Amino acid sequence: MIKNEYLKSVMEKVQQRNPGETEFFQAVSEVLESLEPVVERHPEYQANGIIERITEPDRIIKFRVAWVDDNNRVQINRGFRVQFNSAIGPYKGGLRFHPSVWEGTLKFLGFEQIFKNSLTGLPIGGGKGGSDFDPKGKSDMEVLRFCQAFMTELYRHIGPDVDVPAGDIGVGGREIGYLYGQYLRIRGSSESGVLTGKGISFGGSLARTEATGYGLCYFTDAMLKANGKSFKDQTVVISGSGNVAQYALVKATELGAKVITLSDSNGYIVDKDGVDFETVKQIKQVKRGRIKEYLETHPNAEYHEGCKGVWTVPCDIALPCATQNELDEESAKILVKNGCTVVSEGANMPSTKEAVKYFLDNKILFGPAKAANAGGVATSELEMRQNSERTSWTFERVDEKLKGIMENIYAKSAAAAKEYGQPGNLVLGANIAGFQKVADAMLAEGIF
Ligand code: NDP
Ligand code: 2IT
Repeated sequence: MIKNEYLKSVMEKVQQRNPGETEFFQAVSEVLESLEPVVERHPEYQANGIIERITEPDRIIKFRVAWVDDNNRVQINRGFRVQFNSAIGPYKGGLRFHPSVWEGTLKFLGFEQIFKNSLTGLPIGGGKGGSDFDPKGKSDMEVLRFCQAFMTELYRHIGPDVDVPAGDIGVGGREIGYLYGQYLRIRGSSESGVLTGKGISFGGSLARTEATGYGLCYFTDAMLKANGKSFKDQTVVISGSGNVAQYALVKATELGAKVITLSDSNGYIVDKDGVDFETVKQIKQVKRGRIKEYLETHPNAEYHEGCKGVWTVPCDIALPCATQNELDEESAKILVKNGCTVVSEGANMPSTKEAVKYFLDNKILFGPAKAANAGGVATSELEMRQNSERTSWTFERVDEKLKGIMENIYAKSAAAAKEYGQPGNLVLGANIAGFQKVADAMLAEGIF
């Protein structure tokens, strides 16, 4: 509940102006609640309308994407790019291709991205885009034609110093390659810094593929260590089986934990011996299959229908890595009852508002998404930097920088939580630390 009158009035305006955008309201209200002590200490933010401005995107681009499927039928989808805030750098954030995508989803994601990108300490603003296109079940050629059609409109709105998209749900290396190819064809100049997550042969960064999952574990490890714990011998439950989940599995295992689950939107697997990454890689990256196929080579593992059940598997640490609001209060209670003491978010806003409250009230070590999953976008910025330098760094160099950035995000968030009287509340700390850099830049840049 927001008590401060100014913040309350901004929240009401956000709700009036953006009817039905519940995920956006959820993201905004969490940030505004955290900012109460900040606006009270800094009246200049209210005087300059910083909160009204930061909750309204700079612009939203919305366009038709027409493409031809394998049966020679014309298909129409909607494309979007939400350019939310560029006070500290070019708009930066992923593209999501999923049938559930609409403006409300991308506004919540773009809003979160402002604070996440600020937390990395790197000069990147916040944006997000995507389409309601569903890549599932589409042929390579259909995905190619869709990506070409999507970029045929998007290209005029982006650029290496303007707006730099990357991947998200449904957008991985294949899609980024097709999108970059079309950008190149239209522009006729090689501007590799216009997209990140590219293939290594055309300007991609080593360790970008691994970065979000690895970064999540580096952040979580920093949080664990500050509390006298570690990943060693811990049982970990991970949801999702995409890019973030897979590399969280790899790094958590490397740090001594046993990861016993992965999931997709149909169901989840439990492998008490520890989920085998090479098998998952073959299923998801090579065959683009479903997680239940894991049982074909691991008959001792179990498969259960329905994705929510993954939270009923007893664990020490839970890493939600699938999608927003996948972990509700009921699941939070089950996790805690079964002994889970650490939750760290790989996906964007995977825990509902009630679940977050339950974790904080029960003193669970909780790593909020905008801090814990910032490793992907941070490494994207390192990719942009390599593109500008016309060089490529070693895997080790990128990985080491990523680790330093994640440790720094933990330290900054923990320090802000302490400074504002709620030590250990990283939701508050991350929101405040992320906000202040952007707000101060907006103040310095004047009102527009
Ligand atoms: P992928 O497309 O690689 O994988 C997504 C995974 O989540 C799949 O297992 C998918 O299952 C599952 N999933 C998607 N939607 C739902 C749903 N509605 N219900 C249940 N499961 C679902 O995406 P990523 O791994 O890249 O992204 C996962 C999360 O991490 C997202 O929240 C994303 O925003 C966030 N993130 C990603 C970053 C990146 O660099 N890629 C960086 C920071 C955050 P299915 O195949 O059945 O759809
Ligand atoms: O949510 C995210 O931070 C991402 N999908 C990554 C964005 C990026 O620009 O690398």
